[in-house]
Amino acid sequence: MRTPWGLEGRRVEVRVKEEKERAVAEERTATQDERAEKALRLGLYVITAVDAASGRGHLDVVRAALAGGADAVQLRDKEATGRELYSLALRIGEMVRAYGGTLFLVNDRVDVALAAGAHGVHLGQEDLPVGEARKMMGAKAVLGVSAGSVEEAVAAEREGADYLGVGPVFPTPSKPDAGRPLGLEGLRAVRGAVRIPLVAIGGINEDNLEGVFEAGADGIAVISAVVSAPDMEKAVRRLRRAVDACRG
Ligand code: TZP
Ligand code: MG
Repeated sequence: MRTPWGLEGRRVEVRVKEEKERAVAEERTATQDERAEKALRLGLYVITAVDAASGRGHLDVVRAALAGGADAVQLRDKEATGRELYSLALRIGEMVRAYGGTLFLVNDRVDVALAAGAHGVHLGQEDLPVGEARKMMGAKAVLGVSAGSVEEAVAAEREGADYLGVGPVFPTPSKPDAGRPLGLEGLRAVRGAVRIPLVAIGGINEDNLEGVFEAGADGIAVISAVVSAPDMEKAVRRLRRAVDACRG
């Protein structure tokens, strides 16, 4: 744009433009740092499920996860309707905010996560690409992607995932279509191929989690180790202690 003030005006224009660019770049770095920091606090990540045997539901699992000191909770229900997920996500959002400090992610559904104000979403290989989810959810959202191989992990990192859910590491009762377990060697191979935080998943419990951290995981995600425990809050507390002992 031409200004009526000649050369001096042009210099001011350039300075203003540079200043704006610097502010945008600084904001981008700050948001990335904030996201990276959030994603790194994923030592103990509890995923909800309904337990038919005990009659306990998603909100019971979240209550136990918060009381027991989980870093993150994920609402996951492949059977629920969008409306049901939305109602649950609203309640979980309230619980998480009242507690403070725990990250809340929704499995699969960017729309539900956005509508309910969740911190982020966890995407599988069949869900929206992470770049599209980022456009919809913005720079501050925490976006996780499931990876079952080095190739999937590398692609997800390149496309902008904040963390990876890597697995199944061991055989799991919770996901019939989970594919062949990677084992600790597979997990180690993924660790060597990407830099973003890795949350190991699949058949992880108090007895085997040490090996998972030794293989390079930054955290563990669990369903049955909590949902199938007689006392879920106690199970989360025990896992918390064990995770902290591994992470030092
Ligand atoms: N993705 C890979 S394995 C798995 C998911 C959702 C299930 C994990 O459940 P569990 O009971 O902790 O093995
Ligand atoms: Mg999915």
